[in-house]
Amino acid sequence: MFDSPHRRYNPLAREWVLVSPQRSQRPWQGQVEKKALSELPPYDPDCYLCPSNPRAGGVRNPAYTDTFVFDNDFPALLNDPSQAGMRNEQSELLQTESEPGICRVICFSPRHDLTIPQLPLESVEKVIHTWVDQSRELEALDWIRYVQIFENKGAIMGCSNPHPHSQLWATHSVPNEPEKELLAQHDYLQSHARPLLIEYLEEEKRTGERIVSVNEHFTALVPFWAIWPFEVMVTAHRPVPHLADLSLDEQASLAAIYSDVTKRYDRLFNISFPYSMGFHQAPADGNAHPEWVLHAHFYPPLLRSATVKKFMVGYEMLAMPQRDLTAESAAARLRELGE
Ligand code: H2U
Ligand code: ZN
Repeated sequence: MFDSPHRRYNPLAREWVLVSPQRSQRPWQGQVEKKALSELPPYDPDCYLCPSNPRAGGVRNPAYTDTFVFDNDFPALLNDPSQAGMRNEQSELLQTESEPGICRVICFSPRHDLTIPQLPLESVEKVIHTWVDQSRELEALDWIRYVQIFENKGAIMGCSNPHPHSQLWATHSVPNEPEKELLAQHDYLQSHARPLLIEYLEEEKRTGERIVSVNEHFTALVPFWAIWPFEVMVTAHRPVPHLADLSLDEQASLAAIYSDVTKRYDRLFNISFPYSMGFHQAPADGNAHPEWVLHAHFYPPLLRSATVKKFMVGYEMLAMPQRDLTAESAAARLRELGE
């Protein structure tokens, strides 16, 4: 069945993806991305994010030694709680709602040249601890309902500065993607009495064909419904709704699998592998969220080499996502790239 064109269902987003495995061998004469040369110095005097340097807005960074968090100098959201939920319905068709929020940048370490897969595990653990602390702090604000943490890695993903960092946007409303997952997980728990992702993990364990790596508290796999060629989802083994609910042991496991997945990525095409990744945690709305299983999505743009990118254009923009390489073959390749 998996050899001919078929659709696969994504129960988390409640969307379909078109898979065309017979097409993986098609010739490519289109755009080829330049290979990113990654010979960076440990400290760059012109970098906005390096310790002790002035940022674009003029503020000087401290001489930080671990992770470093600051309010984004060019935030997409304004920290003005008084605006929370202000609606303006000109008509049923023309609606607006104020969106106050908080945008922060989180530098992974003082080192300008070390990405997650290159950092020692203890530094990756500090990154996880920082994300946990930030989530806890912002989720405690009564007007913040969702904390989105994400990392854009590589210029191809629009990352504006090579100094390894992530971002956080905390908003009054729940954004589209987590909202879809909220409804899907909620309905699944209602009808099955067990969380969707816990049952999904059990099914994946039965064949193992899409699993990339597993440790005590997390599993990394290429989801059955993956859209991006080497897409990976990292899922907690228990229904833990928020990053801030992770035990220290679980945080260590999460750091280990984040390091493991990104190392495999770098080995895949022998480059510093670009991606956008981020966590989907439950809304911070005061409810318990027994349906929610904390997970991260990795969306890498590369298709079959360091220089050939998957384009989401044409049919994908106008109809639905489509992929050639099957999730099973992508998982097999990533699995082989283990320690
Ligand atoms: P990327 O993760 O896409 O590279 O974005 C980096 C963010 O860092 C971006 O949102 C912020 C930009 O506004 N930034 C500052 O806040 N201060 C600076 O001096 C440089 C970049
Ligand atoms: Zn730097």
